[in-house]
Amino acid sequence: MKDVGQVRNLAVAGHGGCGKTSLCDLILFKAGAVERRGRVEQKTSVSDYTPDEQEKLSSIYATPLFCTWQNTDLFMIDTPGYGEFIGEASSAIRACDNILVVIDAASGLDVGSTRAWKIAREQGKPRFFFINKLDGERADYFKTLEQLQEAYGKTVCVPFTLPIGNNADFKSVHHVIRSTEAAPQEIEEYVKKYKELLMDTIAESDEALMTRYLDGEELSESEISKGLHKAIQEGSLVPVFAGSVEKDIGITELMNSFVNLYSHPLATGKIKLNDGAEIDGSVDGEPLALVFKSVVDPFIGQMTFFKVRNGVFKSDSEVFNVSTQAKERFGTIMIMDGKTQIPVDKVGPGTIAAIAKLKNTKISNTLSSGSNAHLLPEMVFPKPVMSYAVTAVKSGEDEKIISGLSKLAECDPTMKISRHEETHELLLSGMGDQHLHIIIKKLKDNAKVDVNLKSPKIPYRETITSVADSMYRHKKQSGGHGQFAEVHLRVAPNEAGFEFVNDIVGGAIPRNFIPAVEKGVVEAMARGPLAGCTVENMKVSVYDGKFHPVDSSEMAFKIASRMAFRKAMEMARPVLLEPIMKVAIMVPDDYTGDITGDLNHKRGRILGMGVEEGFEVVNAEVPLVEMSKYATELRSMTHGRGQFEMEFSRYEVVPAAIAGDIINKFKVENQHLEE
Ligand SMILES: Nc1nc2c(ncn2[C@@H]2O[C@H](COP(=O)(O)OP(=O)(O)OP(=O)(O)O)[C@@H](O)[C@H]2O)c(=O)[nH]1
Ligand SMILES: [Mg+2]
Repeated sequence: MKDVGQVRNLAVAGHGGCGKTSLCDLILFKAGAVERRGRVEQKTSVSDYTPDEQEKLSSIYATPLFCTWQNTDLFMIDTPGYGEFIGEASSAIRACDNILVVIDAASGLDVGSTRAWKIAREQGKPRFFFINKLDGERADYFKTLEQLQEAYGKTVCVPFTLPIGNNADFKSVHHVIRSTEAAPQEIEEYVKKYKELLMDTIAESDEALMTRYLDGEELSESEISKGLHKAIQEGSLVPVFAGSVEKDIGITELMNSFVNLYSHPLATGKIKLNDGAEIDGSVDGEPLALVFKSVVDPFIGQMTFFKVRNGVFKSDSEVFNVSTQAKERFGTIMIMDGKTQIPVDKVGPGTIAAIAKLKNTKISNTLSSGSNAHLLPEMVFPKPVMSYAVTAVKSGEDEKIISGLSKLAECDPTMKISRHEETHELLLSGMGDQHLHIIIKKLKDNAKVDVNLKSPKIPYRETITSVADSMYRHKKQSGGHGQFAEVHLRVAPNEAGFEFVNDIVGGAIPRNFIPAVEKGVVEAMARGPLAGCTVENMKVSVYDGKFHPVDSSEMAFKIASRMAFRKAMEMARPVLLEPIMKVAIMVPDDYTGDITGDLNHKRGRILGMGVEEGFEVVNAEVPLVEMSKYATELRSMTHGRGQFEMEFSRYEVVPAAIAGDIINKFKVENQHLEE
């Protein structure tokens, strides 16, 4: 275990395909952690080692990696850039102390990098940008830099390395403060400008430095680094690096900067807790670790990944899960480099490690040594935006599906399984089509069960728009005991939900039968007359009726009430209601026209547009039925450059023409019930 000053960790984040995994593979190779450079396309990547990732030639999971550079332990987590795997990326960003946002110099600032930036900024994590693929044909360093500066601030995003040569002629990078050679003419002006800006930042960090700087003295390497730490830590300075992973240009400079410019894990001296308070951080202090990933390995079983925040954890020791208040036992702690496990005796602050076979520990839990230890901030995850209704191919396998999916959900906070109260379907929800199909594949592999997927039924509801009265007499005379009950009901629209009122005066219906009348209404409301949906928002009062001293019974009143309700509802101008979703769509501005046009077709209402972090955000309300495939549609409309969030807003009346189709379809499907 290295001294905490010689430990750094970072999450490598950004848009899909910008070169994150290739960068990590190159770093591991340059640092000597692997003998051969791994390559995504050749399926030899250390990070993209799972069969699913190798098939896709892109990352699906956040993968912890490890190497040593300049006598410093470097823990990296390579994250997937593809939007549907945001759960993996966001927990890695939350776990790491520093974030490296990689940008493809051809496409510039994109949704993936923006999203990574946003999570990192909200978490107050120091950020770096790496503008990659500068060897590419369409690469444009200065345009990309301009976009970054426009979105996040001209004096915030400051180049530390600038490219010499472009595209196929991209040869090397010039380090703004460290290069000893003169800058080529093409970038001379930039080097001068940014060097001044950085030296000012350094001077401002410390009065003694300021005096020496103003006296024209040269500052040492360590003074320069120290002078920049504070600004980087606070996020008022975001170093921008240039390079090409393909050609291994600018990568050494980037790796050096991890050591020189990222602070060590206890640099701020404070550890933030879940309740907003802070404690002093130290290597000798209370051990605290955050669980950021958990997988079920078919061979090893449960594997839990954690980031040590404070103190030291030892192999073969008792550990306490503060979040669940459960005792756990640590076997051998392992530092992970892709699938390679490096067993260690102990791990200190900043270390990213894994442990097998914990029993009661999930993502976002805090591990420590005792029950009254502090709790680290819990992670929040984006809400699912797409669902499938799941049924078993073979009958009788429902339980197997539910338990298999529940196990998977424990390792993936962006998937949810639920039984819909109104449609009774088993719903699997997640971040998009690919995410859900990977879950189903895992279910098949782990639980050996096949499922059918279809779009979920829309939980339409029914209500009324006017007042109506009705009466029903239930009377049966069939030898012996007969059945008799008469119920008069009044129904009225009611914003506040369902309300049942007993307006009987003079005992027209004896008091003991009133609960049966209410029950009849409630039962009828479970299946409305239009399309068999739940009925809501109405006031029902029973105001008259008749009974028979011998033939009346609870059953008779329930039946009469149910029938009276149906008649009343049909007369009260019933309407169909549909769920309306609140949607926020984030796209590069050249797609805004397509997006709003499409929303108009979807009966969407645009609530407003704004710019967030350099992107156009379209806020709208759209019926759920129109959004069931939106994750896929948005991807194809924007070539993977858009993202969206969605949550339930309210129910609204379905326009008559559309309602007519839904009602007719329901009638056809349920004909057999009526015959
Ligand atoms: N020309 C060029 N290609 C590069 C460079 N860096 C990466 N690539 C290629 O870009 C493609 C995507 O690279 P990856 O490393 O898989 O990208 P990623 O960011 O990990 O992608 P996701 O895992 O899907 O988020 C691969 O074919 C790489 O070989 C570069 O500097 N120049
Ligand atoms: Mg990748």
